Amino acid sequence: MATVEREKELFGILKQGVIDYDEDVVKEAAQSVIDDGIDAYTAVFEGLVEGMNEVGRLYEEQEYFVPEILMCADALYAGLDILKPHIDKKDMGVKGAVVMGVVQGDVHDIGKNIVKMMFDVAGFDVHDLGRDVPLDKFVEEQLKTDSELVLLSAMMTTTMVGMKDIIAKIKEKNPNVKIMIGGAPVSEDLADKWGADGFAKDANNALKEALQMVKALKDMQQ
Ligand code: B12
Repeated sequence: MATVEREKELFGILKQGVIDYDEDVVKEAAQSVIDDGIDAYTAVFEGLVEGMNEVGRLYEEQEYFVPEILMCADALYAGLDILKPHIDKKDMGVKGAVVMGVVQGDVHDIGKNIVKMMFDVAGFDVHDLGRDVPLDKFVEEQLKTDSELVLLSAMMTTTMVGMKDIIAKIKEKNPNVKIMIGGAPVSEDLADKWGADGFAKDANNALKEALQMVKALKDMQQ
């Protein structure tokens, strides 16, 4: 059983490895997390995601530029590849299908992929449309899969406005579908204004909120 100090040490190495875009260090630390029996889920959030958040800050301060960011993302994914298979599937009691993607014009998909991981782990049937997704594709995919939930991600103020159209079109065709939006520029106020059913600031809260929505939907249908 690993000590709290060892956990902290490895989470710190994962975080720093992402910041230093050092894939080898990240892979090695991720493997140690598994070998030492440390919780892989916590390692993702307290290690890899913390590192990427710091990278975001460095980008904003113009210490990092696009090439660095892409290498940091590669390091994050290298760690995720090792950790994800060891995250226990959690039985959350409620299950459902979800369509998700990053809206048209926007290629920022790191956050969406973290959210996706959470829904996979919770046992949802995830239809991931990827990034830069044409707005109508969300509407078509929801109808095709009859999913209870649609999750829209946007990381730019210029692209997030597309969410408003998607929400209106989906609600027109199927008012019962629950739509949740997220991404750094999005807020609770915008979600209300655009008629979304929910908003969450991070992947953990996204899953909690989604579980409540699906439960409410299922209760209503009984
Ligand atoms: C990484 C990054 C990139 C990478 C993207 C790589 C990839 N595959 O994703 C690259 C280098 C390609 C890139 C390009 C650009 N970028 Co950029 N990028 C970032 C950066 C530094 C980090 C984003 C990130 O991955 N964060 C880490 C993840 C884990 O966090 P997250 O995305 O916020 O996701 C979490 C939550 O938001 C939430 N969440 C996310 N989606 C969803 C969905 C739902 C439904 C829910 C509930 C929750 C949720 O949960 C996630 C996990 O907890 C941000 C700065 C920042 N601080 O955010 C700028 C930023 C988003 N980029 C920006 C810009 C301007 C650009 C470019 C236009 C730059 C350029 N001149 O070319 C291009 C745009 C390309 C395009 N058409 O999309 C701006 C946007 C400004 C604005 N006002 O809109 C930012 C804010 C930087 C800045 N301050 O200027 N970028």
